[in-house]
Amino acid sequence: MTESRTISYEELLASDLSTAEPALVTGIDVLSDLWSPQHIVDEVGDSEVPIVYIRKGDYVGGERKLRKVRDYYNEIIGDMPSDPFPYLAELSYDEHFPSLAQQLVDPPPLKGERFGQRVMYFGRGVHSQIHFHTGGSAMLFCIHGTKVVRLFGPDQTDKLYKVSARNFSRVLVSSVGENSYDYDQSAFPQFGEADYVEYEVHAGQVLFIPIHWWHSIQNLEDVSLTAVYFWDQAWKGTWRDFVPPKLPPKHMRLDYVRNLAYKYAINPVKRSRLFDRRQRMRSSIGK
Ligand SMILES: O=C(O)CCC(=O)C(=O)O
Repeated sequence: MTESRTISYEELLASDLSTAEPALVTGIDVLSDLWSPQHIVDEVGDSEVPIVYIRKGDYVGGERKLRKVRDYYNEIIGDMPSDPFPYLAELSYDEHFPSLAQQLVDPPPLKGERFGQRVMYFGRGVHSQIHFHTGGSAMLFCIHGTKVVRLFGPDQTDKLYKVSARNFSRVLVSSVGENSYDYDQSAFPQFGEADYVEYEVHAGQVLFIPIHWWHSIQNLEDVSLTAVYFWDQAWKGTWRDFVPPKLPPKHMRLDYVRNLAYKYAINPVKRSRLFDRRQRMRSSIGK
């Protein structure tokens, strides 16, 4: 296991973010007054939002159900959650919780990157499976509770059993989702050899997660609440997409090409089909 580190925001700004390593970052406020879970329930308890129910660690394939935040919170503070684990995960503050978004800190500028969005994770005892980000840096602002984040460098990819053409690892998906790294050692013998760095991130702390760094996140028995801020490398979305200034690390290039295919070919076709279908429905209703 590699040593964890703490750096100042100034040091982070001075580094090349495409090759930077994870670190706790000082000099950035999380919130002037940290929120309690009760604050969330008081502010947005009546909002209905999609809660994902995660079976056997399959975060991406989980079933989503619309629930009031208050009902979800009452469920997770009762019995310790178990498979399928409910999780209020990856919901944009600005879209779903605008009144809370107003109280968050502004995204700290990052050199060479453009801020994208900030999302809420609010849960208990649930494990987010190992994945990496393809757009740019992320920062995890811990508002309440503690999260255990284990990060693996891009050079460890060979030992992480990457799902082909997806930025997820297969290792923890078949686990039973306990509060441990409970995985099938006979199916994934190399995983135990992967080098990693682990951070326990407490309320009031900020963790920098670099692009292409694999990470898994464990929520403990206490309820935790975070705001994760995501950036994109500033050249993304320009002609540079087709001539990247720097290629992604080995084993991550297919993800890059796949993202381009979605952005420039598959999504526009899907959108135009949807548009056509809506037009046809409108004209048939008008007849
Ligand atoms: O906090 C979590 O459970 C997941 C967060 C996450 O996926 C991320 O920060 O990329």
